[in-house]
Amino acid sequence: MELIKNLPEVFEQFAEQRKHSFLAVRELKEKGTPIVGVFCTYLPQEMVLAAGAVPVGLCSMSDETIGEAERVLPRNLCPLIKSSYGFAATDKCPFFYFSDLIIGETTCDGKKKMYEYLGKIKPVFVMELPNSQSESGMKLWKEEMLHLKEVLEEKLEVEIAEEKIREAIRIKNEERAALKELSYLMSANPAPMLGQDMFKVLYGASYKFDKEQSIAELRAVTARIKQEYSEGKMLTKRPRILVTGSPMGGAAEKVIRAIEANGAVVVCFESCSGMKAIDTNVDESNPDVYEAMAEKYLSIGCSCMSPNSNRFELLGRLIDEFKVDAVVDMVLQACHTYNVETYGVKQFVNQEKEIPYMSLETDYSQSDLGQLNTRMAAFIEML
Ligand code: BJ8
Repeated sequence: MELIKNLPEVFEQFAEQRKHSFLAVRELKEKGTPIVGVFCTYLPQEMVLAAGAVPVGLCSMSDETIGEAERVLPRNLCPLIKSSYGFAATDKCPFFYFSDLIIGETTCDGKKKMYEYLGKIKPVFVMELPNSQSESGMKLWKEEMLHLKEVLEEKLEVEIAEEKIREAIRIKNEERAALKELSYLMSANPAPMLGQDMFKVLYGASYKFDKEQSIAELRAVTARIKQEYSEGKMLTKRPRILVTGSPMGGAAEKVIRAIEANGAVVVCFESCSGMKAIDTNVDESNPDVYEAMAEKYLSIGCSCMSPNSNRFELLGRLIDEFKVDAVVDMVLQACHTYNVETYGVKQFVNQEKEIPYMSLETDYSQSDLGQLNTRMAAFIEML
């Protein structure tokens, strides 16, 4: 990445990354590189990389194909599931179109049932994710690592050497470390930049297929922001918000914009689009690579786990480290697990961390923009 570029330009470049990678994925395909479509943070991307394939995120976050999806799926289903299915069924998602194999996990009920229909369009393998982080859950998840290896070897007609897995673990660990270093720049008070710009980089980076290059670019952006901060380029002091809940991205970014348009700044994302995915690494010193991957991935604090104490542990730590003034819990419509957890999160945030909390349910439409703004304005004014 050229360092002469201005930061706003760099942010825009990352924001456009998903679109650019439509072309990149076609080029990869033409060169014979297998493409594996993925949906969830629990998926050990290391295994896909070790198979010589490229993992691409298939979660769609726009309402463009929801109408189409509702011909098959119920209306009162999470928009992420409907949107992802809609793009796949209408052939409007190039990532889906080029995927040789799709991997899902038994996370929430809506997603795992949707995979049954996706399987009629493309080869789909659903990993059996336990719904608790118990000893038996860990045993099952480790077995699923080996199961995934077999499926990848069979479907992609490759052999996955352990050395390749170790190499992929090293690269993914480095990528997570680079993303984490960048994210932690927002722990400075005043914040160096708006959360919506930070989000563009975090989200865009997940669509960079050349991981070594992406790591170098992330480090260059981090160095540039640090340098500008030391020269006094930063925001004025604003209320600092942590956003938690369902995955952010696409149409749901309206929540970040509403928070920041009303004078606050989003300093941290405790979700799969942020810290949930990058907080911990795979233990490279563990001689058993499958166990090491199972441990890292099973520890993710998603609301499909019961109980979900890891979410509260991470949330509490991030509230302190990012000097957070209030928490906004964004729940996608009909996401029952995150919705049920809002009560526990509210109690934790209000009583243990003693800061304000607000939850909101939204979808990928623009119809609630006015209401969203009014609620945010009132909430932020109170801080
Ligand atoms: S690890 S958050 S990526 S499951 S929002 S589809 S949960 S009804 S996306 Fe997720 Fe993996 Fe968990 Fe992360 Fe269902 Fe809720 Fe919709 Fe969701």
